[in-house]
Amino acid sequence: MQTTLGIERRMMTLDRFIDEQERGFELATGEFSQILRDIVLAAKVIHREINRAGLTDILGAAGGANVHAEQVQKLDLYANELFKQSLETGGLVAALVSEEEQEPTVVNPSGRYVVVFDPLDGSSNIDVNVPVGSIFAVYRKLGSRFGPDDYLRKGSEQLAAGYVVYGSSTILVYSTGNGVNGFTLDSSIGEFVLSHPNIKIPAVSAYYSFNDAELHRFSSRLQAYIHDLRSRAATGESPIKPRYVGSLVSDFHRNLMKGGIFMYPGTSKKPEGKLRLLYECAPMAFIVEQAGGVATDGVQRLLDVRADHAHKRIPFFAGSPDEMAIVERFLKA
Ligand code: AHM
Ligand code: MG
Repeated sequence: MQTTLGIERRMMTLDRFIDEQERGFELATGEFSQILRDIVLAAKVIHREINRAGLTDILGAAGGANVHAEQVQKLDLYANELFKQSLETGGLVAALVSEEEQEPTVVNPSGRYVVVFDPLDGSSNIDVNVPVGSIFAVYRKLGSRFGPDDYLRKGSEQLAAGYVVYGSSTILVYSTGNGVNGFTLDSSIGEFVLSHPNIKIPAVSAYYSFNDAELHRFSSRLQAYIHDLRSRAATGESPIKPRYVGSLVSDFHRNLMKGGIFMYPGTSKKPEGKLRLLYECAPMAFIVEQAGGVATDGVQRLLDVRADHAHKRIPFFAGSPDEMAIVERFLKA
């Protein structure tokens, strides 16, 4: 709503939103909100660095030398450091699990939460300007001492999950299990502002997304589904088109907003697929379900799968309920 001066009457910053959500959640100690803020801070700095990585720093983004002939850290490793630094400075998490690190990092043994993240997903796309993203989730620590049981969890146990897409604008989408909201970064004021309240995935699918080069390695059932999908698209029976940029956060975000299905299935070469359960698929599955969609590993609900190690891979299917029901029928046929 606008005032006569044209000023937004209710400017809902992410900070304010987190405060309002905190009331009545997690005994309102403020710790959980602070962890979200620490993640948001890392995302803002990553946004700044990605935007700085213009033409002159493209080599830097790829881990080469910059114009000053200095060796530049790869942006994904830098993003990892930012996430770690921000959460370590906050000091409230027991431990962190990152795509970039083989072992979890213990931060504060008495911390009550565990954060899992992929600091910069799709980073091979940076030097061609395809949007990349960060993905994260928060779990409550189970016992008094941190151990593998604290992160080898089912996705359904996530307290919060979200992603940031560093695209034509930088958008943060997250859920604490009470719907999904999206916030756009206004860099002139350095704040994420609520821009997409209560996101629901459209029932009618606009897009389907998978790596076509892998099609011949898909199961015959999945190939039959793709054949069906293509004929429905060709005849106009389904208003669905292919779109795939190979950056999970971008492909997922587009399909979440417009309706559709994203697939990274197992193949004859990689039966577990490519994507990681803990910090890529489970957070996305949490969000798509909260937005009214469905996510599976092709056999069962993705959020019911427990990781058996931090970097476990899993086949991933996520999208609008109608299209997910069709693929499920083919996979079970
Ligand atoms: P990364 O974690 O090494 O960046 O790889 C993950 C990315 C996802 O963003 C994307 O969905 C997928 O790899 C694309 O893989 P492919 O090029 O095999 O289609
Ligand atoms: Mg990744």
